[in-house]
Amino acid sequence: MFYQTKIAAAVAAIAMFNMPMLAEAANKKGPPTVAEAEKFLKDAEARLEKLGNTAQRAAWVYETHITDDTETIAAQANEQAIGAMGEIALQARRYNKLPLSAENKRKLKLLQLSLSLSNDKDREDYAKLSAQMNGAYGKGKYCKTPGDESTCLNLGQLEAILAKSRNPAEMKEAWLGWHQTASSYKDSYAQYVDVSNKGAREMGFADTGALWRSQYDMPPEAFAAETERLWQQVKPLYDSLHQYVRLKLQQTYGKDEVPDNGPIPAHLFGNMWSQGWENLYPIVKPQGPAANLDIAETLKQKNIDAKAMTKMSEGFYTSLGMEALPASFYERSQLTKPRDREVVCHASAWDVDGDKDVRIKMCINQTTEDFLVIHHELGHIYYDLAYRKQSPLFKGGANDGFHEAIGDTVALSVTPEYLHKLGLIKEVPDASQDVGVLMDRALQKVAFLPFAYLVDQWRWKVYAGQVKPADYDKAWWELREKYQGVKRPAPSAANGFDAGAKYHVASDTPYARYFLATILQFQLHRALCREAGYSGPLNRCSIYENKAAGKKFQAMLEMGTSRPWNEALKAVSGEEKLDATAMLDYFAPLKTWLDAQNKAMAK
Ligand code: X8Z
Ligand code: ZN
Repeated sequence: MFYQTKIAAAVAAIAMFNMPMLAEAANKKGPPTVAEAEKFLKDAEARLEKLGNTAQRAAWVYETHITDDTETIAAQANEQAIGAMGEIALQARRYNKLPLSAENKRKLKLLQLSLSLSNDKDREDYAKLSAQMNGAYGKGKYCKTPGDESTCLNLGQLEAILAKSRNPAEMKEAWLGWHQTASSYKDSYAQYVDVSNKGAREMGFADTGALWRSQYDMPPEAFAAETERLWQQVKPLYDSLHQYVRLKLQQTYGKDEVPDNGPIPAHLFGNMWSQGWENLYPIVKPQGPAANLDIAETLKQKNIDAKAMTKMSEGFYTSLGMEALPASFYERSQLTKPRDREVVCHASAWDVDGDKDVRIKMCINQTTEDFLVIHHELGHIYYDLAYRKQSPLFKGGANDGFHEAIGDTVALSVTPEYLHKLGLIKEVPDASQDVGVLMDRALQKVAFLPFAYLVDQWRWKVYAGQVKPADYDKAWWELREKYQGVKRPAPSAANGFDAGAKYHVASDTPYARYFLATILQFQLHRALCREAGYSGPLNRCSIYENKAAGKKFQAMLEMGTSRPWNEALKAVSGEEKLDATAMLDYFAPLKTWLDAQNKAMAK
């Protein structure tokens, strides 16, 4: 499954669901019985397993080979899947009051966390708009001279400019160039939101945002409050980092570009969405001997290509006692960007058949960032493999945040010592350089928090109808200024759609999952390090080759969606709530250092 919502997981799984069976269920007369409900679930699941991969395969072919035909085929497969899913979701209600087993009650509930579009035209529009926006994002290009192909740059090329350039004008052009590409599907997005809301309302949710917030084993309002609680826990750490980075950017680019107060222009952070700041490391690293954890040069020198990088990452998982990836993984994955066709490069992991047909789709470059993204994607894959023995409705993460956290938890164990062991860095920085190592991590993880939080703050408002299309950009930048402290590098464009220049908006993938995952991965890391018998500073712990930690991790992965997520968390950590103290502990030495620097520099 490509990690959309659990709904999409179920949708794709129920693709091509057998219609006569549904008609039969719908025609049932008289009060429902337990036996009938059990048969309903059993039949549904049997068919899920058998027929579910059609939509997945169509989507895979589309995203790895974008043409008008593959777009139509993918949209049609999705349309049928949504139709079947909607019908099943509605029928499932019939059994809600029955005294079923806890397991079957959970299955019924999961089936109803879905949208239902009874109207044929709505379903068709929904599937078409979704495929169209996904493809438009994948094909997006900025052409310096409109109409002249030779001057066009794709997202990867524009991102590389932001990552490497130190010329504000050049960075601004790349930033604006990419952001203008999303205008072309702003109207489609607005239509899509309306249809999606219809589908959520048919199932009794206030809107699609409320449906998304209902997927965490708690009421939707409680989930919103929970994310806010976590944000307040980590905000002081973000504020310290933001303040320090401002001073360093100011030293680099001057006060004309970087003001003393207020939000900082978004094109200066080395990343298209200012969501990860690791490319600023050379600018913000501590003075004196500082750790260099950039492995790009070594990867190139040693000719460690995309496949070899993936094998190295697999090696971490197998060192924990997990199984080797099936041969088909390497045969069927897309690891590099094909030269001869359009594809969606945004990295994703796919569980095509609910068994061993797992793949990743990436456009891997020999960079540190992509090395870590491979670990992220393999986290999804190892989760898929671990829960493949579960019944179909439980083949998913404990919640979507767990799915996003697995690979990142493993990547937290990619320490300087580990990189050295692999021959990817020459020297292991000694403990006196920990602040540099922590800074590098904070630029990835701490910088990301407000962005991860605000994307769905925006979408929740859009889905709730509080923000209309004319105000998409206004609302987007209010949130980005408020949470991230970044601003648009130029006034908003007419009919602009800056939120749509982010993959997850164009592909309608929920984003709160990444916020949860960022906090959760430190909690899991702390627990697994404890299991490995480690008691030193968290940032120096690596669970590489530790079978005890691996066993605990694997047991949680195997649970899939079968139990509420707090039980999965408890199985690994003994804790039942999400808690940012692990992340705060991890970065505590950096926080102390940042506050001292900020104080000294303010003088
Ligand atoms: O989209 C992803 C993964 C695929 S699930 C590459 N991530 C988010 C993003 O790129 O915005 C990983 C972290 C955040
Ligand atoms: Zn992911």
